[in-house]
Amino acid sequence: MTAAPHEHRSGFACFVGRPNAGKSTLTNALVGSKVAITSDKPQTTRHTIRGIVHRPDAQLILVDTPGLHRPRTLLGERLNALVRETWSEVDVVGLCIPADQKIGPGDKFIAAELSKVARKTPVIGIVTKTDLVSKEQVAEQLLALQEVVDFAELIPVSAVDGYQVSALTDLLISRLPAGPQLYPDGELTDEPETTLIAELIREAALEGVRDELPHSIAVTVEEMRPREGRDDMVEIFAELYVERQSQKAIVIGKQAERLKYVGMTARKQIEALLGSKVHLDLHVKVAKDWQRDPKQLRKLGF
Ligand SMILES: Nc1nc2c(ncn2[C@@H]2O[C@H](COP(=O)(O)OP(=O)(O)OP(=O)(O)O)[C@@H](O)[C@H]2O)c(=O)[nH]1
Ligand SMILES: [Mg+2]
Repeated sequence: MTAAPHEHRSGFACFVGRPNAGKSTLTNALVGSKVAITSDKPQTTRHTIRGIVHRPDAQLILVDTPGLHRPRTLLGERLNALVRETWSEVDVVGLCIPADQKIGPGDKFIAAELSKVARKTPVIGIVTKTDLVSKEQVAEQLLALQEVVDFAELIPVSAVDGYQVSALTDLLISRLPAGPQLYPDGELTDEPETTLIAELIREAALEGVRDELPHSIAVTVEEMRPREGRDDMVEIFAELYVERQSQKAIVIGKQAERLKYVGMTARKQIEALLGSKVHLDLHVKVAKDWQRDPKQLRKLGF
């Protein structure tokens, strides 16, 4: 049941799609702040992240999910299960398909799964990254998408130039039930601060690494405390895990150049997040084949 025109609405929407479709970038664009990290590597998002959109007439909670893919590791299986669980809990689903890529078996697989699980939930087809292609190509992609499933609506957007971002917000809100505000004013995410920090470090570490290394990186924040004798500085102790000794060497780089760069990039972002100076103590450790090891996965929070 959707709300009457003047009632306050609140509820949940989730973005699904294959890895790299632009779900997290779109979540950030709708929230108007960076709540989810993004990268050009597939499978960047590893847990569901809630971003909150506040409006006088509505509160929209966006649930950004990991990209759905054919799993090759235990981590992959866990991520897919998480996405499926989310579908059944939201009021509206947005299936994200990039404008610059052909609709492939991966997209059709997701659409088919979605129509099984979310039978009663409206699904909106979202063509993302429209800034990368011509108007004609956007139109073609919309037509192609229409063939895939029976969408409640279709909409093209660009998170980069802002095209139709607020139209998408309106569309999602129009599918929410009447309800009160669920989160306090100004709260943009329910992620704990330490999770956001670990994610910012992982985002910095993903930059410039290749092949299977992005998947092997995990970050934990072990401790966070005010620096002794300085009330303007926070000390953060974090660990960056890789799966093999050879990967450790790559992440650290010659004379620790890469690690220094990662630390500096992450520190600037964390300082912006916390609004204070940060001393970041970052160590690289090997957790052998953690993506396939239930015990290590648990330790890393999966
Ligand atoms: N040009 C352009 N690039 C975009 C847009 N949205 C996302 N991207 C880029 O596409 C890549 C993937 O974006 P993400 O938002 O991380 O994709 P995702 O769907 O969350 O990916 P996973 O978390 O791996 O499932 C990044 O390099 C983004 O900068 C867009 O609207 N325009
Ligand atoms: Mg993502």
